[in-house]
Amino acid sequence: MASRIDGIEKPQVTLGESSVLNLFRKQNQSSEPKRLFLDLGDLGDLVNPHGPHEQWQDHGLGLLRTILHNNGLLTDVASTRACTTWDEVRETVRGYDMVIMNVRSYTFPVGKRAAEIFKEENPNGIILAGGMHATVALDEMLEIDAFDKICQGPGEKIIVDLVRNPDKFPRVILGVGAKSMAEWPMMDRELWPKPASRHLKKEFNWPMEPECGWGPPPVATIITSRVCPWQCVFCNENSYIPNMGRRPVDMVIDELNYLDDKYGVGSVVIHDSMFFQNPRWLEEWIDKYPRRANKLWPYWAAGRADTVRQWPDLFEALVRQTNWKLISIGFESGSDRVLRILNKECTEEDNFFAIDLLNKIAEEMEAEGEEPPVFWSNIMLGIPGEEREDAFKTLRMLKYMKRVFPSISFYAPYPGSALGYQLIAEGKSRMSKENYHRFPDDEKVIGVDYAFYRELLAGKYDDEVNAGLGELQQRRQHDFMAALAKA
Ligand code: B12
Ligand code: SF4
Repeated sequence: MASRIDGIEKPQVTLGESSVLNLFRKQNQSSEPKRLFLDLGDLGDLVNPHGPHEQWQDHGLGLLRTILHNNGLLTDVASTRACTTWDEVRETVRGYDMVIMNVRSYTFPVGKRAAEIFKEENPNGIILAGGMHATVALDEMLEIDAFDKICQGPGEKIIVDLVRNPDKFPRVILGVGAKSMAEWPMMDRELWPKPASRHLKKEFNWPMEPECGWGPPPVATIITSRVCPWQCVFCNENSYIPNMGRRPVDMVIDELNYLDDKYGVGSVVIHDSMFFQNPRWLEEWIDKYPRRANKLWPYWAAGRADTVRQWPDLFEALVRQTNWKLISIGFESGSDRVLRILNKECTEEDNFFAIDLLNKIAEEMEAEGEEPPVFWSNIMLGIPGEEREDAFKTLRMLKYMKRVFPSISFYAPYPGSALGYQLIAEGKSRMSKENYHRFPDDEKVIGVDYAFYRELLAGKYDDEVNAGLGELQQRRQHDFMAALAKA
């Protein structure tokens, strides 16, 4: 077992050799409490991951640890993703006085189990838990006695006091965030957990991130904005993430240049929920990124079809001048009826406008000898109220796209979203505390005919889907089943 503790020179400790680890800890004992930031995710994801996205690092953990360390509050880091068994997790958390966790809904089951194990091993230890799930499903967090302190909302302005003096706080704490992301320190990426197998280490480029097919490695993930102002009922982040100013363009570029000088950067993934918002910021990005960045790294970033239609010139300038190569659009559906159910505030027409525009730009760029941009197309199927014809229209829309990575998931009723809360209240959600289904092909809602959707993706209804499509588009072979599994 490779060690998952920062600062240890990889003492290849195995379970039977746990005494080595304990010896090391004893040697390092001081009057300071021993604190651990436990990164959460499925067991094995940093050892032998199923896919690239499981390996991505957690900016919440990175930011909070950076703030703590800048204030002299040192923490070790470990990850459930770097363990392959729960016994290893037990071994990892043993001997700590405090553990800190960022719990999202999809990591809640792992967080819960790890917290219970921590308490079994360290009955006097304290657990500080925060993150999305604390904000959107406080009742489920409260049920877990092991969570001593539960922080809702942002934590950057409270984490130092909380870690220093946890006893001064009640069990449930309202977090305090920065007014602007300009106040966030530059994250120290070496505070992220390391990949935990020899094979993964080779390709990971830690503390940068591995290639996932979106651009050359090493990959730098960054966040320039924290919240999206729209209110899609399956997401509506702005109902639970407080608004905050965007990270200034210069700071984003400075950070990328710093990372490039120190580690090398091959491409960038902008993890914002909604990159294509705030035209003034985007205009400044167009002006400065090509001039000031060490290199015009290609990047992945997200937009909406309606705003592409609203600001087509801005969109085209971003694609052409800033190397926006992978354009993630939450198309979600090709049917107006379903788009209305989702309160997407985009129409079929908006979707086709965006598709035609990108098809045109890509063709022109190809003719000019440049690599064309490609859509990362987010699609949801199995939305309550969706009819078969709606789903046919969605796949028809996908086939109409010329250059696309389809990212298809069955709709998931996450707490925090309006539709998620509604389906949970109606008893129709299959997402349970033990298994917050987070895989794209999990069956997540009672009453949805998943057999139909699987057959649809396998090609059984191709005649219906192809009706109305041109011959060329009909021949476009997308592997929709693979897109569902990988999304
Ligand atoms: C980047 C991102 C991803 C990336 C990387 C994920 C990762 N490893 O971090 C990728 C693309 C892989 C991803 C995938 C998914 N994601 Co995602 N993702 C995001 C996104 C856009 C940004 C996350 C982020 O870094 N935020 C910035 C950091 C600083 O914020 P933070 O982590 O929340 O931490 C702050 C607070 O929570 C708090 N805090 C956190 N921990 C603690 C602890 C203590 C003690 C305290 C005091 C405070 C505190 O303080 C921090 C600073 O303010 C968010 C939306 C968003 N805007 O946040 C969605 C989001 C987290 N993702 C979400 C979902 C649903 C998913 C998927 C399940 C989607 C899918 N169906 O496939 C997958 C699952 C991935 C997996 N591995 O299983 C949901 C989670 C909903 C929920 N109720 O938890 C969100 C909120 C988006 C949404 N609205 O639906 N995601
Ligand atoms: S789905 Fe996209 S556009 Fe809608 S609220 Fe979420 S991030 Fe914003």
